[in-house]
Amino acid sequence: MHSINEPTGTTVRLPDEARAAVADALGSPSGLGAALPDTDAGAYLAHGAKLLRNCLPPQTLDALASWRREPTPWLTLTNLPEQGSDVPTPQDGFCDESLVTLPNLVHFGLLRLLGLTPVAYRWENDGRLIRNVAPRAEAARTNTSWGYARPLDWHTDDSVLEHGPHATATEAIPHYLSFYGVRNTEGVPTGQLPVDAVLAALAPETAEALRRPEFAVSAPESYRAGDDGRPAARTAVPLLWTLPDGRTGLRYGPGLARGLTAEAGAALAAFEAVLAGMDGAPVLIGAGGFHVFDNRRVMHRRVPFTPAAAGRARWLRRCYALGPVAAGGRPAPRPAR
Ligand SMILES: O=C(O)CCC(=O)C(=O)O
Ligand SMILES: [Fe+2]
Repeated sequence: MHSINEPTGTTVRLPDEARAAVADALGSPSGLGAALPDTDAGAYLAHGAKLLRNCLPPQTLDALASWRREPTPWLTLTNLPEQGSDVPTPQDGFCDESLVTLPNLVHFGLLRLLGLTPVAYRWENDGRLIRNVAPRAEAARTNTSWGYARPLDWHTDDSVLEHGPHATATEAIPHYLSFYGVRNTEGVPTGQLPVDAVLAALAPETAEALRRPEFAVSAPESYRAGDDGRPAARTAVPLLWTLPDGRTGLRYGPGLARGLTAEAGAALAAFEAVLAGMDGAPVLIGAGGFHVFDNRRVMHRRVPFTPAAAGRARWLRRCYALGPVAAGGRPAPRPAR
């Protein structure tokens, strides 16, 4: 089977025989000019999607189209073209984007084929679309994607943002996290835990209490300090809510949520006790891998690790994305490819 659908996620491997043609098509692109993702994301979305449509085998395009119609909690693609070893892993969190055209074309092209829109937040990552998830010595012990010495426990990203269906793109909790793997020789997985699995282990009255707007949430360490416009905290919000498609969404970061009533505090403690015992599924995003998951339906985590030598350490490229939401908060009809 080319694509494996599991109750949790979908895994698709680009067939070996297609790999050389895909690497050729994406390795020598023309028509991008001097565009970079942050100056012209549209160019990468359009150009990447066009190249991928022309070179991916029909069964791979079909697998992407069916995930787009009916998204499972996550989608993993493997065996995609890799960035060569010539570009070192950034040591300070940022890199020259003109050196990583191939990762950007794969990443943005796949987002477009999946019907997802990249989004960046002005108070995070210098407002850039691509976050280099790579170890940074000064951030070693922080709870950020640049840390590595301490566990990054089960969480959803940007839980302090707006969860409702009418949130504007720049204030909405990111619907999706997408990653392209440049290298991961340390073999450090990204843990995935569907919210439904947590709900199944929770007492119904706990879930009910988590749905009440009786919580305060604060911003993670990765938010820039002292920026007036940043949503540093939000109060009277629920931790669980119903998404437009009827599924249950979650916002949660360890140490970032607080119950405003005794009942809310007890429900949060019960939730955290259940969470502490959950294993989830490890997904290895390796070189030439792409992974996307719903940040409201799936929690994620990363174990501590020892980075490989400077310039050769684990390097994932992350981009937040929004799904199609039409006016009125209902999911837009998903257009044909
Ligand atoms: O390093 C990872 O696998 C995930 C890091 C993380 O939590 C994130 O990028 O939001
Ligand atoms: Fe995260």
